[in-house]
Amino acid sequence: MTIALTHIVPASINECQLTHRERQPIDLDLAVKQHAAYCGTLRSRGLQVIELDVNRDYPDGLFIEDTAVVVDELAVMTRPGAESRRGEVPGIQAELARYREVASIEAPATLDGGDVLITGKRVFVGLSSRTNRFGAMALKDILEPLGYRVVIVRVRGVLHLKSAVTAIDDATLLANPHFFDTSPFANFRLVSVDTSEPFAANALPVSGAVLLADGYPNTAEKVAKLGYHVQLVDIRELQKAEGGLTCSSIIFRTNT
Ligand code: CIR
Repeated sequence: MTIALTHIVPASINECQLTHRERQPIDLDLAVKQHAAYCGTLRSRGLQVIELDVNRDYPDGLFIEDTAVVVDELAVMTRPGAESRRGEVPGIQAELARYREVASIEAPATLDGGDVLITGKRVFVGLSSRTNRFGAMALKDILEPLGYRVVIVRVRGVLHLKSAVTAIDDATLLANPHFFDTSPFANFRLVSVDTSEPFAANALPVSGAVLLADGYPNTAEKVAKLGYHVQLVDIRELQKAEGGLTCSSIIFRTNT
């Protein structure tokens, strides 16, 4: 079975961290509706969605992806780059400990899950304003003994590596090459987002479908034309908090 951990939308979401976006009012009711639709879409793809409510005091608590990197063998709890978000980690750790052994990233390392792109045994870690070299090296030290290959990628102009590039299957990336160093990805097929839609690269592949944020029609058409089953999810209110599709869940397999 595949589990998607998600987190309710905190009432304080309007106090979220912002790095590259201007602050715009977020309609809480609409954000809650869009988040519910996101969870519903994951359920409709066969995932068991577990919606946590442990970080409602943290404005960014719904962006649960940033708190952990989960592989089959273990869960690595991060140390988020934004200090205001570090308190989110223990609550998520308690839940993940039910499914995985847990390892942790320690100071001075910082690492956000949004900077970690995994395809098979390859792990790409973006160096961003949130993830530092210590963080990338700490993840490498934890994962390489398990057979993973961890590669550092430079990111510019966006919050996280996965704002710039995601894997829509094991061999194919949806990407905006303007925002990251593409050289570590030479072995992949790279599908570029439409130039008029620079922020369209944050796709979430889920059991046979590629979820894309609604609002990027040219990119969606391009991906669909390649034969992918594209499903659009409207997350406009969450995007005002600089959230994407990947950041609102932690998805992993379990035997139970
Ligand atoms: C933050 O700045 O931390 C949040 N407002 C948005 C986090 C988005 N996370 C992600 O894309 N992985």
